[in-house]
Amino acid sequence: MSDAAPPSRRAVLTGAAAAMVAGRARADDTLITQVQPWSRNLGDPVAAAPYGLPTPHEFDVVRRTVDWLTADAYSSVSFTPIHALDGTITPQGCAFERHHSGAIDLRKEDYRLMVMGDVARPLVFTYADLERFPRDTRVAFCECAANSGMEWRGAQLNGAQYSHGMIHNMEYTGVPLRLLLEEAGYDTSRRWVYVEGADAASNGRSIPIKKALDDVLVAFKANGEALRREHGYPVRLVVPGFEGNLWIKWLRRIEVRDTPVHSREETSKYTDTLADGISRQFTFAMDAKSVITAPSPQAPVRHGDGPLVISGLAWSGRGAITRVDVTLDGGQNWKVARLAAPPAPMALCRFYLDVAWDGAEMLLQSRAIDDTGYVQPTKAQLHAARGMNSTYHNNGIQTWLMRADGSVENVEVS
Ligand SMILES: Nc1nc2c(c(=O)[nH]1)N[C@H]1C(S)=C(S)[C@@H](COP(=O)(O)O)O[C@H]1N2
Ligand SMILES: [Mo]
Repeated sequence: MSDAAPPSRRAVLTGAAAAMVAGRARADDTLITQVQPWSRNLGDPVAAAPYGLPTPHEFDVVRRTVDWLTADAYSSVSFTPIHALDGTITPQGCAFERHHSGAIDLRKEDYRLMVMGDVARPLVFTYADLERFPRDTRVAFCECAANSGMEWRGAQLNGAQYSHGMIHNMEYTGVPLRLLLEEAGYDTSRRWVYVEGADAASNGRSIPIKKALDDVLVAFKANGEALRREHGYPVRLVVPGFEGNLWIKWLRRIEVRDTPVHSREETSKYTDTLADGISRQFTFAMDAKSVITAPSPQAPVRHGDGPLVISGLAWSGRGAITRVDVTLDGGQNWKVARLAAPPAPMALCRFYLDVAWDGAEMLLQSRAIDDTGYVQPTKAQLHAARGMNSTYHNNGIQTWLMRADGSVENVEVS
């Protein structure tokens, strides 16, 4: 442990010492002393469910909405239950959704993608056409610019699902957008592409062509299977590291241009107000951010003191995570967390810190550092740089207060 600070009174136990406390059996435990029905009888036959669903015992691991946040169920947002997931891949079935005019049902047969504007050959691709281009597979997170927006002025929503759940992370398969632009013979002097979807809102957005030629995917698979309807079936744009609103679902049109198209949302909602009152029109890459997913308000600790696994997620839209620090005392002492796997650029990274909890109150925080050297800011640093009136792109350090009874609350420390 490369921990420069003096050891806090909550010393970190490891390995055998921790296991001794956590695995103690009781002699009267009938689950051990008696043969149970499930060990005596046959289970379900093979393929009883041709496409499996999660066990009903996990009924609680679902998307949730916040009633007061949006006007109706069509122009709305749901949140990923990140407090209950582990690892890094978000199952499509509970990945957050953000729609401006509802999730449409579009068949592959009815799918068309137009590439036009400043190109030598305007082209229209069918789904089958896309399948004939060389394809890539990569993992990427998609974070809505509004994620944590409600937390800008202070602690607001009591759960990691609500405060940080406008994010998902999937393995995407698709055609590099570069190949389609090359096929159409794009004008290499042009600087922008305008992209839009087939839904009524169309969600038209402008993306620098430099990014479009770099790592943007026209994706048709997520986590190995077809995209779900709510994530843009049959085809969506994957724009690694960039804010979620550019990840066009039901992708219909790509226009090569010299200037960006200014939609009302781009020039208002997704614009960041800076401390000096000046607005920054485009914020594309999502800055490094992290959150402890458990313990958290919806994932309290019920097992009492002793071994405790602190677990969370870290990500950066500018590269790979290199380190995550965790503090138990509101930032006085930091420990370097263990990363579950070598972090990939623009993808979620899982971290763990295994501690021996002494049963006293803790102020839990995590802090992400990426390979550009950027360190996730405190809320105070964010306020100093961007004022109090922003809402979008809040990547400040989150604080959870964990009480002696194991309950956890969203708090703000200065
Ligand atoms: N066509 C279309 N694409 C869209 C949207 C939309 O409403 N329509 N919403 C955008 C926003 S704001 C976000 S954050 C992401 C959310 O993707 P998801 O619904 O798969 O989570 O999709 C983006 N792409
Ligand atoms: Mo979004």
